[in-house]
Amino acid sequence: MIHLYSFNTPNSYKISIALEEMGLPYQSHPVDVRQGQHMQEEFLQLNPLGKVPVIRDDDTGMVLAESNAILLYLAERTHQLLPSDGPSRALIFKWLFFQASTLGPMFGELGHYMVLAKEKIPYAVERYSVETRRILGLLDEHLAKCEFLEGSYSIADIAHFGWLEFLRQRGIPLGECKSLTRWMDTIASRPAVMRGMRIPLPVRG
Ligand SMILES: N[C@@H](CCC(=O)N[C@@H](CS)C(=O)NCC(=O)O)C(=O)O
Repeated sequence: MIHLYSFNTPNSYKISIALEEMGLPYQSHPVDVRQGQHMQEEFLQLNPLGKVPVIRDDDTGMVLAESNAILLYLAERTHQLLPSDGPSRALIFKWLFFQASTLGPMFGELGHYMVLAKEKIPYAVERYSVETRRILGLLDEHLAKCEFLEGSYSIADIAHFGWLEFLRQRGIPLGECKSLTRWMDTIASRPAVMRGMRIPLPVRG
């Protein structure tokens, strides 16, 4: 049995979606980051950095944080959603690193300065808006040439989807990005994605 410690956040959704897609049995343990549960001793023993998601795998004893590392672990454990070798595997790794090092931080900072920051800092909003638009443009151009980020549907698509939904939910218009919107609608209509997006709470809280 896999235990998933997560909340309704973009990085957490990756794992609930992947578990649903792969048909792996799992138990969900909500960690309410709004209430500070991610900084409580019990959770810090799983991830000393205090960030969700984390998994604990009873079968292997593995405790793992970092959402894209978890995606790779699950894909390799099930031989699903990641080719075992070849150029496509390397390109999926490229998208996973791009998502973790560029897209996630830029979108996260934009969300922070637009919504959460106590003090409005126009320079920060402008900087992260420009970076976000660059990233959206890159994805839109790429997806105009292919159905999924690399080859067939993979953990690379899963890694990006929750973050793009996060932008949509914050009212950042993606309307001009027609290919990106087409890709998002395709992914959003998958039953496993719909189930995964309701974990751990049925609606975004
Ligand atoms: N690089 C980490 C980032 C994890 C992360 O930032 N998680 C957020 C939710 S999406 C979190 O736990 N935030 C609470 C905090 O930073 O205090 C990953 O990909 O798992």
